[in-house]
Amino acid sequence: MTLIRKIGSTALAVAIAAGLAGAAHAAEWKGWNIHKPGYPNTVAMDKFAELVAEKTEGRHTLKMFHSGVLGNQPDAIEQLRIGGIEIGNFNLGPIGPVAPEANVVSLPFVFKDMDHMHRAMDGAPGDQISAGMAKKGLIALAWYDSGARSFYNSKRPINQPSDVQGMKVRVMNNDLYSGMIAALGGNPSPMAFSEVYQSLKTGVVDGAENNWPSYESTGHFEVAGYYSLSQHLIIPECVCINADVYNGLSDTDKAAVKAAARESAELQRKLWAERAEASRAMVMKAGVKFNDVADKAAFQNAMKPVYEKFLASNQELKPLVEAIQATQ
Ligand code: GTR
Repeated sequence: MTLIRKIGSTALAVAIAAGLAGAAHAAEWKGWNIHKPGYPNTVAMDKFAELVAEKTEGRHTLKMFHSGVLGNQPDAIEQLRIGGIEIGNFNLGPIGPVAPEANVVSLPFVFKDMDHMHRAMDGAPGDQISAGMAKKGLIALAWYDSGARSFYNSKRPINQPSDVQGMKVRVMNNDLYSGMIAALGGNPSPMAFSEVYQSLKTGVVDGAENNWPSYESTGHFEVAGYYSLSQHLIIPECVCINADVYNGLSDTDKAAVKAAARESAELQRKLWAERAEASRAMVMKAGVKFNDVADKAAFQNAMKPVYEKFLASNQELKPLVEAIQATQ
């Protein structure tokens, strides 16, 4: 190769690279995340952004917006569906009202434990849930962990359903959760995650429910010091991408983006397990009054009307619920 041709091809390569970088920059995706810096999901979504650029060789880039600065979760889900944002780490709880298949994971006690949830989501039930979400414009690239949610409040330990009687309890926006609190005799109060701290502090609500890392990272433990290990919900989370954006990718980039999400999920699950333990230890040290719920069956039995109501209006989802329950 002569020097001139070499220079020529180098210049061409530089021009192509600059052009690609320009195109990629123009198409930079926006990513929504509700959690603070250092939270397992935040770290994993930053890793996902890094891997997207790396694995697509810069053809696609992602800018993450953490701490819910792009809005509350139900709004962000709508934004993602219409393409206002391209990527989101969503809890399946607020996706349920949009995609009925995804709502089955919000039936209290539908999963026995984290392992059962993983097996179901990695198997046929997870595929059916993904397909239901895809029909609504949400492509799930990978599943993140979100532990088990338990009740906490500022009044008293919860040992049996009657302890919830008359309590005002914050829930995520989903009728299933409102039904769950009502079935225990409490008053459900759906509200955005960002409003819960102040509402607990001022007594607008008496309690809420969440996993150890969210209870700790939000400071809710400072204003609702009784944590009762009911573990009534085990809700997976997705790394979701807008369906039009995903369908417009080349096969190579589809595979690259999926691989990036799955790799970030491995990291998230590892960090999750560590943080769950660290958060539990931290709040206990801070003086949280903890109790195990010995009689979970009483809570499970109280959920019968919640299942009945859900299945009455979603009869076609009965086999999916049964498939989850039967997953070994
Ligand atoms: C957290 C979850 C968030 C959000 C929050 C809530 O555990 O990771 O996506 O759903 O709970 O209670 O609103």
